Amino acid sequence: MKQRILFLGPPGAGKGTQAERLAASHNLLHLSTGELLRAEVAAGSALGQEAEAVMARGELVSDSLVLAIVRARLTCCSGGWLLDGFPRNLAQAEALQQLLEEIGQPIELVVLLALDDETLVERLLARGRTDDNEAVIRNRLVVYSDQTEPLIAYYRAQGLLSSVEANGTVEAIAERISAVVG
Ligand code: B4P
Repeated sequence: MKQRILFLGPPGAGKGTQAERLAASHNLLHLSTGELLRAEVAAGSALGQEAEAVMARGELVSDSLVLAIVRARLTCCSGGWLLDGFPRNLAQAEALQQLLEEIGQPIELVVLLALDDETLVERLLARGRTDDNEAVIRNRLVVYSDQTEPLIAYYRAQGLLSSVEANGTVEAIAERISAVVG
């Protein structure tokens, strides 16, 4: 079974939903940069105040801020982990690679959750978070295709990528993911 896993995919593909299940069933540390940032916003910390407006526009929070959060959490633990929503651009992916080399914990598997844009928009509108109105969602999809999608080729070239269809029920998708995790 793979122990160090990364979930990649567009906003609304269900990364958070599936990561939570897999982390619980496989006893992995679940790190969601989106969740961690929302917690900082809710706490009203300096970091949260910096992130809030950026997230509300559907843009990406600065690399240095997100990296600081991930570094603090990954260096604390030696067991398996599941990164959800990070990295989101090439700079973050390269910084992550460097960090993982430092701590001797290379990625074993990248799971790409693939879903068409119209289903993504429907799901996010139904979710109804504050950053889930249609204009912001469309912007997040543009940011995804400009900045995050290049990571598919990056991880494919390293032989780490497995693509999973992210349509259907939560259970059906979870089974497909289990099959690639082993
Ligand atoms: P995230 O929190 O990562 O959220 P997301 O991509 O929108 O959603 P996810 O794919 O996890 O979908 P979910 O399971 O919720 O990012 C939010 C923001 O944080 C970003 O826009 C950015 O500003 C910032 N951020 C985060 N990480 C960053 C980074 N590394 N660098 C810079 N900025 C960063 O599922 C969506 C909905 O679909 C839910 O309502 C769910 O219930 C539903 N759903 C799930 N599976 C379903 C299914 N099979 N069928 C029907 N509905 C389903």
